[in-house]
Amino acid sequence: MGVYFLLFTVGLCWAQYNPNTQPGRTSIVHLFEWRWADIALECERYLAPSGFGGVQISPPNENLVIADPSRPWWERYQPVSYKLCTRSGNETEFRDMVTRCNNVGVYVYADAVVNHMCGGNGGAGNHSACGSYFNAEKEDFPAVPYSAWDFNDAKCKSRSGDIEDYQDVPQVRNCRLVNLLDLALEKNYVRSKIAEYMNYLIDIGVAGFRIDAAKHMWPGDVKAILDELKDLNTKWFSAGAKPFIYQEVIDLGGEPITGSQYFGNGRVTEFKYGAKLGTVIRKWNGEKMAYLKNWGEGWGFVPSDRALVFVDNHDNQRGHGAGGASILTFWDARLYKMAVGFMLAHPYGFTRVMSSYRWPRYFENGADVNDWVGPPSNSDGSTKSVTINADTTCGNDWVCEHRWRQIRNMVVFRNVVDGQPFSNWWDNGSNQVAFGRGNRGFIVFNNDDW
Ligand code: QV4
Ligand code: CA
Repeated sequence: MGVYFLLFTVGLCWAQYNPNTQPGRTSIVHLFEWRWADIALECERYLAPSGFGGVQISPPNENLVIADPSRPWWERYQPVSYKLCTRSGNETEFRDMVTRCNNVGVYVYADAVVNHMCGGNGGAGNHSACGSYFNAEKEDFPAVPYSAWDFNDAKCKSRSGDIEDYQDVPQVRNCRLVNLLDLALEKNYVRSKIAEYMNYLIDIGVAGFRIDAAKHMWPGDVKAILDELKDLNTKWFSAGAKPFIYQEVIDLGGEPITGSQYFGNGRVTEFKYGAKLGTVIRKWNGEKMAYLKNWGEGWGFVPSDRALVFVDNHDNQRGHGAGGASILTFWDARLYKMAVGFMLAHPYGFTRVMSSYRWPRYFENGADVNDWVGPPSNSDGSTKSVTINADTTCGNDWVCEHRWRQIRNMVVFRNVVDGQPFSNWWDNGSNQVAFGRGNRGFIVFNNDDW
């Protein structure tokens, strides 16, 4: 009995750190703002043949429709209900995408926006992705339903009701992140509505979740919700498989809230990774690739099996969230390919490749005044489809970094060397480095000017 119990316990506790990808598939791609119909096609025609393990999708639940500025990408981080309709598609298209991607072994990870509903200034009416009525002022969301009782206002002690001080832990959890109506996650009713939504996605076939704004939820409340989640759908996953969980916790140090406080729930996003790698590849502050010899925990990152890593994400590629000016993006193509290549070659963390759209960046006083611009869209506000050019690149202003030759090939490299140790490091004391992965792979970088 003892052994059985031990095995069961081990099985239960490590499962939520396990991405559930098929053997030999070691990365996921974030197809930011893509339509479900286009993701289904990409799974079949490109992601499966290229060995991608899965795709992170934009929040699939109904969001506030914002007219000013006109349809910003971030309207999808302002929920109105848990109905499955957004600019990416409706529930039928969502189900079709999950089924078709799962059928080719490319699994789906949903962005779960469950810390809050829309902004307090969201107004009242039916300006929502499915047309559901709501009243932000009254904290009334009948399509869930949520009422004022389900929000944190009484618990928040800040003057404005918004988070004002990130050194004040209760404030970070119980007050509004930029005025977004903060859900009372200690209430069983609220927990059950969120679990119901996530279980609905699990039944459809979703393999895991990005937990948005996890820093703003008490780890225990998140755990209580995760404990209500079902096992994955056995149509595609083995019995007892748990949803993969990675929590967005921005921890660059200096705050009382740290990523490690969330390890009990699943993995965490390691934002230090992209910020530091960008500095090294840009050779800022005297950084050089030779210093990457002890990359990973040696640089103060969370343990590798608790880390979800990336070079850039949808926030910091446009100056939102964290990482600052060092973050490399598709706008810095040559250095970006080197950074993504290094990430995919190195064994640390579970890797996520960003796939973006081009927007009309326009800097005034050092800030991009167009950082809000949403996905390529038609005159009626609908998102443009992803067209594929003869040279396999994407059209309609979709960047498709995941289709860039160097990035696609390094996704395959990571699959081939999976499980092999970091070995045979060499450097020239500057920016020429090389290392192996056991006896299966070897890579050389030259970021010196000679
Ligand atoms: C503004 C003011 C408020 C004011 C309010 C009302 O900032 O002080 O009270 O108006 O007048 C948008 C606007 C923002 C606006 C807010 C509410 O940009 O100016 O507040 O709406 O109306 C994305 C964007 C945000 C956007 C939000 C909601 O980044 O700009 O806010 O969506 O639409 C922290 C968190 C971290 C978070 C990161 C951005 O710890 O969790 O900030 N990252 C995640 C997502 C991110 C998303 C959210 C969280 C919120 O990755 O994309 O924010 O779901 O670091
Ligand atoms: Ca909160």
